[in-house]
Amino acid sequence: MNSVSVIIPALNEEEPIGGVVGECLATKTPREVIVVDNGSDDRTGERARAAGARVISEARRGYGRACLAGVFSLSPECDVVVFLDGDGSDCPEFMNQLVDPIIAGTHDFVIGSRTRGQRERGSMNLQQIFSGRIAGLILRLLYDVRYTDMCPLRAIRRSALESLGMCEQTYGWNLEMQMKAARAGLRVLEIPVNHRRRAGGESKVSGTLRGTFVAGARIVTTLLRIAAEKSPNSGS
Ligand SMILES: Nc1nc2c(ncn2[C@@H]2O[C@H](COP(=O)(O)OP(=O)(O)OP(=O)(O)O)[C@@H](O)[C@H]2O)c(=O)[nH]1
Ligand SMILES: [Mg+2]
Repeated sequence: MNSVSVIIPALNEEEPIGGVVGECLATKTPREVIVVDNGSDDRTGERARAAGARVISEARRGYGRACLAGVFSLSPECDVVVFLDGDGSDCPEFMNQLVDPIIAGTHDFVIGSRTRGQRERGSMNLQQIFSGRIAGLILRLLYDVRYTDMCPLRAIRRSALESLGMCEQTYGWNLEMQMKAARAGLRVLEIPVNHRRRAGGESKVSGTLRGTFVAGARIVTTLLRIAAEKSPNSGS
């Protein structure tokens, strides 16, 4: 019997977070939903707990830092980990499609693609679509893998995740996982997923110029850093 855990990084998401947790639990797939409250100054933690999540706090900001804190707090039984954002933009009803190939043993890492799925108007801007495609192209050249997005909605076998040595503390986290998964030769699958506008609250990244630049810079730095690293398995 496989045990699925969901990790949701959340910073000041008191409006959408209860709905996100509820939608995850409604799929009846996860055994636990962990919300990592990343230093919120609103009632994100309280709302998440009321909706049925286990809430842990990571006071220091950073998307990757929040995801890592979630990984460290996984229950011992967990063997498949699902990640998604806390703003209601990812669609948890795709969770089974992400998790099933891992449980079936055919894949280790299954990632959603918003650019191949149906997007609510305004849910992704041009920079996000373009950067996902460009990253996909570069990773295809580097590792011969096919990605068309850096979608936060994804599932990974826990043992595989723990072998990757994830360390990115910023918005580079999602790309780091994709690169390291491809480099390590994990069996990767990308499936189309739908995407919505955030379900309330404020955008911290794509909706602001500063957020877009900061996240963009982190993503480029991550790409360069990991591309320049020697693969731990290369033997050279
Ligand atoms: N900016 C930021 N977001 C964090 C942090 N920790 C967790 N998050 C969460 O990261 C997710 C992505 O942030 P969003 O503000 O939705 O960024 P976005 O998806 O580019 O912007 P929207 O278009 O508004 O959805 C949300 O669930 C945030 O709550 C952090 O330290 N900083
Ligand atoms: Mg968002």
